[in-house]
Amino acid sequence: MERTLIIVKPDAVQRGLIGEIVARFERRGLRIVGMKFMQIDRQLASRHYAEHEGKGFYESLLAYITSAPSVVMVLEAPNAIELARRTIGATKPIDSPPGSIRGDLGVEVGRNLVHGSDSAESAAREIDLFFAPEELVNWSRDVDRWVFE
Ligand code: IDP
Ligand code: MG
Repeated sequence: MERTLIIVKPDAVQRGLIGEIVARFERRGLRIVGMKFMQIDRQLASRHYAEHEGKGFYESLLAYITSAPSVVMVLEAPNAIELARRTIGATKPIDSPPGSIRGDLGVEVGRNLVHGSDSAESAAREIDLFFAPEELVNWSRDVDRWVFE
């Protein structure tokens, strides 16, 4: 079992797409183990996006991610990180195939709707950044045996 951190970003929340985006992960079969509605502050945003500090888009990225509330989730499945990244699409919506979240709903890279961890190390770091251990729920679904082998 693997866990990944997903953020439904401020543009998606403002556009009324929380349900649409959560539903895509839910329908695919990923299990939700944590979820909260929050406005990310600058300090948390700068820790989350530390790898991008110094890049040209860094300041606009922080302004974007802190501009309105987000929904932050931890999802679980075998290969959850790669599954979620493929459901999300490429970083640029124009490079994202139809069927992916960014390919169906997005136009510009700076309004690309959703974040997903890109590696096991990032996932562990990001989950720890956004969730206290007691905020994550260890549970199994009745349907799990029809989704997971
Ligand atoms: P990812 O979200 O697909 O993992 P990253 O390269 O980690 O993409 O970049 C983090 C976020 O920074 C992107 O999702 C996007 O919101 C923003 N971003 C990345 N590259 C650009 C850019 O060239 N211009 C504006 N924003 C960018
Ligand atoms: Mg990234």
